[in-house]
Amino acid sequence: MDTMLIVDDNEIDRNIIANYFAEDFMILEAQSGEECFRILKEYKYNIDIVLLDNWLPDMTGVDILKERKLDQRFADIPVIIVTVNNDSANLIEAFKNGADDYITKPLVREVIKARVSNVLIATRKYAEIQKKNRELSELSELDQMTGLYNKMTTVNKINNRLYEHKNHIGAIIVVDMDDFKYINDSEGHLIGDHAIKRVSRILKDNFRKEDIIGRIGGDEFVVFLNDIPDKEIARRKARDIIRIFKVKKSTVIKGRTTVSVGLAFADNGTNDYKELFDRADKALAEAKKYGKACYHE
Ligand code: GH3
Repeated sequence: MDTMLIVDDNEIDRNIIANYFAEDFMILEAQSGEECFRILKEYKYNIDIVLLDNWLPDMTGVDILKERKLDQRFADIPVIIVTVNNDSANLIEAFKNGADDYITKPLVREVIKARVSNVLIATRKYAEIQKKNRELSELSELDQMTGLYNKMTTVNKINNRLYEHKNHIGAIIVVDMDDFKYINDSEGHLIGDHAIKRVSRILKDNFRKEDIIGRIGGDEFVVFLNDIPDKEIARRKARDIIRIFKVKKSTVIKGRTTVSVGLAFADNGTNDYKELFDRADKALAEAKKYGKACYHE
């Protein structure tokens, strides 16, 4: 059941509104601004709509709306101002400060009911759109096939970390599948895709949540380790990853499923992804040259 908070110092008006909505809402009542905020806190802002009288003993409705703007938990709750007919100057102020609608005294049952229902529908539609937008923006940060960060997000996130942690040791690990083209050519693109997803899963399983893992190209991945106490940790991680692929053979892919790794450190004020990545990429080229399934730095 939805919850309605009626804020009005006039008991008769509160009772009238409460009666109109008693069947469909759990009704809470406040007689002052102070009591309104106390109830909001007490109910942890789990209130679906507030009907707010414009004139209260300690505050105006507009004062309360101004406070509401400063607190997202309250700002998410729709507010309908209850006002007297000749109060248009204050009404304009109320709308400027975020009121969702208004109703006038004397109160007319069907009008109030329709306005409360409309405001609730609009609020819920808006919340749904916001949720969809958030989901979309999260999706646009990800690589569709693996769910890892895509290249743009990876670069931005690493650049931010480099900027925020200038004086810490960070390491970039570039992981590239060995002879991947051969898997595609001999076993088909579906198996190729499967191999890419397998790499992403193994990387996710073997790095911490706070490490940045991204797919930056077809068969190329980047992991950024932030704020490591010493370089040996990154070297050990690189060796671990290579060993996992050497030891754990896939039951689906017949061809070679090892990876090569290039490693570079951000340890002297490096604050640019490109500079760091170029060093790791050169190291990767060395690892490929020296027989693959190994790492270089
Ligand atoms: P090396 O061991 O020297 O790294 O060689 P490689 O064959 O692994 O690397 P190369 O860069 O020559 O080939 C990468 C291939 O990855 C070429 C491209 O067709 C394929 N590829 C890129 N993206 C995808 C994808 O999303 N799915 C599949 N199945 N293949 C992809």
